[in-house]
Amino acid sequence: MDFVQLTPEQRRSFAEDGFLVVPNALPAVTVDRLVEASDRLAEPLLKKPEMTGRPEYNHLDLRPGLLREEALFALVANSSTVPLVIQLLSPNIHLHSHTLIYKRPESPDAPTFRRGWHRDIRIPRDLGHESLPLVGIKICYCLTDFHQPNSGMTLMARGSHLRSTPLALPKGQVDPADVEVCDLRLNAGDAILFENRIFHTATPNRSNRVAKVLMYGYSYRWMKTEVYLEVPDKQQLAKADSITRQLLGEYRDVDTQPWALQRWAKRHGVLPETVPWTVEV
Ligand SMILES: O=C(O)CCC(=O)C(=O)O
Repeated sequence: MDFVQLTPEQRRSFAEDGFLVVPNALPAVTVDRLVEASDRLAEPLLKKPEMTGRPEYNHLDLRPGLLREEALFALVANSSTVPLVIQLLSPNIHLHSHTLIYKRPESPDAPTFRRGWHRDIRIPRDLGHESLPLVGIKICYCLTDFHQPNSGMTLMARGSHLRSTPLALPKGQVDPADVEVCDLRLNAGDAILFENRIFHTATPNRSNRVAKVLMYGYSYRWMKTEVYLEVPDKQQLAKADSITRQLLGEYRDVDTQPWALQRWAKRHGVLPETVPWTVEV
């Protein structure tokens, strides 16, 4: 995996907003390859007859089996984005989740489907909303353009990662009024990094084309991965480089050092200082 330096400006805006746009994260040829593979995975949805007014028929949220597609496997250690995640978290990370999301066009009159503001990984269910830690970052890769409002891009509530209370929805409304709701305009090939604490939600696609994204979530290695990631394919793993193998859970024991990414981080001057257990006073 090549090195990309996280700039001070990117670090600041991620810390303030809870998300970061990486324009042109993927070249067009990679997007084409990913779309081809993703369309194969999404074939059952794409082949279904049109069902207006039934948004659940027009939406795919596919998780198991994605990495069997080589193009999607190669994205696990993608050079334009994963180095940024490592610099924002640490080298002690692995792939925690992945999702292929397709949304077919929906009529404006259809009932809202899967609209639900939330924070990821359900941590607030146990820890509450106060003093939540940053433990994971998702990379959302756009496989299609999102040039119009309401094109199905996930909405982000800017700065809400620092909120210590639930999101307040005015009575009868589906969106909050006291935070900036960002419906980002993006090109195919752009990526958004967003962290586990930011409030975000799915939205219907009111454009006239299918909205396609891939989301890869990374977290510290001491966070249990989603169940469909637990047994990576042995043949694919054997062919992969050491960083990809770490990201796919090669070091099962959390006490084992994350050697592959530690070495990589050291080589590029971004290895964080070791936090000591004790200090002499
Ligand atoms: O479907 C979407 O746009 C949102 C996905 C989402 O909320 C998530 O990955 O946590």
